[in-house]
Amino acid sequence: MERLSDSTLASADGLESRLPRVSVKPGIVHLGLGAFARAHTAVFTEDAMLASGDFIWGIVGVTQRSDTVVQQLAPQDGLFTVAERGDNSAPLRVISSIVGAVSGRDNPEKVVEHIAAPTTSIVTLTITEKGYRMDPRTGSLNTADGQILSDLAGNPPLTALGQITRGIQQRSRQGWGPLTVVSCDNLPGNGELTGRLVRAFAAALPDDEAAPLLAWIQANVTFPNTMVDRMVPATTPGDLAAVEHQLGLRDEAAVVAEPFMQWVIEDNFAGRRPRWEDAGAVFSADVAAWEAAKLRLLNASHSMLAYLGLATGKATIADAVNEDSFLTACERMMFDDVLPTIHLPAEFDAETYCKQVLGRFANPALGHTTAKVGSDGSQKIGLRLLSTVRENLDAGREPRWATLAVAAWMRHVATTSLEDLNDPLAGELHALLPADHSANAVVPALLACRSIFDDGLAADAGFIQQLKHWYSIIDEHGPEGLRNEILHG
Ligand code: CS2
Repeated sequence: MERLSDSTLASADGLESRLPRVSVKPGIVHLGLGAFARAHTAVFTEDAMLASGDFIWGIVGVTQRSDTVVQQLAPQDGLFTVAERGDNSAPLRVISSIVGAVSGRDNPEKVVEHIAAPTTSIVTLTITEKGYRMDPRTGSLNTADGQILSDLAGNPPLTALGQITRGIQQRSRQGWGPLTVVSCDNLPGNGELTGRLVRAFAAALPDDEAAPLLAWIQANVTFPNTMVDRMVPATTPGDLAAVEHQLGLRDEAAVVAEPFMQWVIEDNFAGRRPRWEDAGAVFSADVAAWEAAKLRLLNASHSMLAYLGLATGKATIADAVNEDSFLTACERMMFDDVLPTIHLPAEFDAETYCKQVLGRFANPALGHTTAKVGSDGSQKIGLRLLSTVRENLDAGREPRWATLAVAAWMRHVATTSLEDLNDPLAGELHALLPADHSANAVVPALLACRSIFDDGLAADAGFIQQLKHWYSIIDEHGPEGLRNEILHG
C-alpha cells in the first residue's frame, strides 16, 4: 500500500489537505511530538491558520527520546490523519500543519537553531510530567539530574529545558525577536513552572552567560499558563489498519482521539501568535483555576480508574468506569474530596463538568488502556491526588476517596515487576519495597519515597491508617470485597 504524502494525497479520492501546503511557513517549534500533540496542538494550529488565512504558523516538531515519529512522518511530508472515536465523531481528517520533524536526540543543535530562528515566535511543549526534570522537593530544576548537568556543561542539549534555554540564548546573541514558550502539559501553573525552570537553567550557567541571558529572558520571553484536554490513547496496529482501509493509503503516524477537545490559554504572549481562538481555544485570565479543576477532577479520576482497573483485570478506562462501584468512587472523590478544596473558574458548572468527564471515560470506542493512564504514576499522583489529600487533612477532613486511589497505586507498584513498571522512578520504588507485600509492610515503605510524599503526609496517622485499610481491601478481599467496601463500607 502506498504511503500518505503530499503527492499520493493529491491523487487520492476523497480526503485532501485543507491547508495550501506550499504557503505554510514555519513559526512554531513543538517539543514532544507524541500522539497528544498531533491530536491537539497540531489540530488547533491548523484550524487557526485555516480560519485566519495567516499561514505563518507551520510547526517544526521535535521528538525527545526516540525518533520513531520522525521516521513515521518524514516519508509522509509531515502529513498524518486524526481518527475520532465515539459519538459525534468527525470524519477522518488529514492534518497538514506539521512542516518539519527533527529528532532531538540525534540533532539537538538543529533544535536549538530552530528555536533561535527569526521566523520562530512560539515554542509549544508536550513533554509529559517527567520531561520537566523538576525536583519535587523544591519545585525547581533538578540540578543533580545527569542530563541537565550535561546540558549545562555546554554539550548539545538533550533535555527540553536545555534546548529551550540554549535556543533563547542563541536568539539573544543574534538579536532576534521575542519568544513565547507555551507548556501544554498537565501540571498546575504549567507556564509559570516552565519559566521558573528555564530561569533556573540560565542561572546555573557561568556568571558571564547567566546575567545577560536572565536579563534578556526578563525582557523578551513569556510563559503563559494553559489547560489542555483531549483523551488520546496509543495508536494500535488495528487503528492503523482501519485508517488505511478508509484512506486507501498507509499512514504510520495516524492518531486516534475522542471527539472532545479543549484548550484554555492565558493571553500572555511576548510576540505574535496564531489566532487559536478562531479554532475554539479560550483565552482566559483564570487558567490556573481551570488547570487545577481539570487535574484534580478529570486526571485524578482517570488515575483512580487506571489503578482500580489494573487491580481487577480491567484493560480499558471504559471497562473500569462501567464497574458501578468504581464510578461511585470517582463521583465521591470529585464531590467529597476535590470540590471542597478548589477554587472554580468563573462560569464553571461543577456538576455538568463531572458528569461530562465520566461520560467521556465511558466512551467504548476509544480503547484508552488502564496501563497507559497508569504509567508514570510517581510523576502524576502528587499533582493529581496528593494535593487533594493534603488540603483535606489540613482542613481536618478525611480524604477517603483520594486515599483509595493512592492505595491502589501503591498496590500496583508492589505487584508489578520492575521490568513491567512503566515509571521513571521504578528502580527507586522497587528498592523501597519489602519482601512482604502486605499493607502493613508496603504502605510505610512507599511513604518513605521523598520524591513523592513530603514529611507531613508520610507521618500523618489518619492518612497512613486509611491507606492500609484500602490497600488490604484491594489486596486481600478481591474485586467483590472492594466493590462492597466502596458501596457499603
Ligand atoms: C491521562 C491524560 O494518561 C494520563 O495520565 O490522565 O493523558 C488524559 O487523557 C488527558 O489529560 C486528557 O486531557
